[in-house]
Amino acid sequence: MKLSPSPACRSALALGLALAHPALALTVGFSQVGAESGWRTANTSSIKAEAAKRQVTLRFSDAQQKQENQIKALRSFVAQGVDVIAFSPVVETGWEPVLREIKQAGIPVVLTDRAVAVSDPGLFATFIGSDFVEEGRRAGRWLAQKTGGKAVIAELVGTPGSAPAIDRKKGFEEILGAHPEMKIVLSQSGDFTRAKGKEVMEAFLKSPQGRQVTALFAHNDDMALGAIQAIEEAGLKPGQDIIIVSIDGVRDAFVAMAAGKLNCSVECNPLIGPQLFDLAAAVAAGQPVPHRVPVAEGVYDQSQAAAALPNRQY
Ligand code: GYE
Repeated sequence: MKLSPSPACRSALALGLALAHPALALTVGFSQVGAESGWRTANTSSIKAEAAKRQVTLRFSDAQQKQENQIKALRSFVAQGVDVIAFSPVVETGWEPVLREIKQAGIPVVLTDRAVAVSDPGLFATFIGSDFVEEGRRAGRWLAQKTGGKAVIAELVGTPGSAPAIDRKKGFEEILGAHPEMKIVLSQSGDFTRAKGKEVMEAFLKSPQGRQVTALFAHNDDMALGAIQAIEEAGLKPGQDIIIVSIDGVRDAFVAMAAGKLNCSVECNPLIGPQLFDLAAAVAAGQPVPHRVPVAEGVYDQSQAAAALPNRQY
């Protein structure tokens, strides 16, 4: 951390306010992917609420799912001289030049949620996020059990090139490798949004293979929720005619499970604000941190949905 007080700290001192720990006042620049899903909205709220609670000055920027917007935001955080830069990279590749610029400026980087593919792991201090490959495996295992290892599967893929889309597919296919009668016959990106999930599912259902489909694997709940609408509009029963498994565990997914329309949601916890700012404070103070910090999560099906619903925070 720099020795001079951050802007928030300076203005507080100028106002004559006594800060409990002025030396800990931090300015963090955070570049968010966008607002594409219920997961993302919950993630943003967790980060903003935690920053406010800790009196961290948060420079928040929404990239609207575009890497170029994220790179611009990161450069502007460097220009502003923030203490720590955190971001959730929309896609895995293309970050090396800007990460090198940040490193040269001496600003530590905390990656949240999505990983980057870089040749030098020293380009970021730490990464806090879920194990997306394991989430894909969990979805695959659940579906194998539910269907007795027999399924004609449609897949709604997340944003192309993003860590969760790449890794969830990988984990799911790994499980299919051990189940020769489970096959993906249709696979297309729905960009992690409800609208696209619906649109792609509508097209699937109109195709000859789509009429054979017995199961749907959606890389996130929002796309599954959009697909549920398409399935209903096609006169079919989601959750019965087509078994649906998705990932995130957002509140609306629990509502759909409780209504029998979604069969399973693998949890991906977005409430990482507290862990993020613990890490930001540690790296700003030059303390050692693990290079990879996992997020804890579970798997829920219809039998647990109604009981879990009142306690869902996102
Ligand atoms: O699953 C999806 C969101 O990166 C884990 O991004 C996140 C994913 C999440 O759009 O809903």
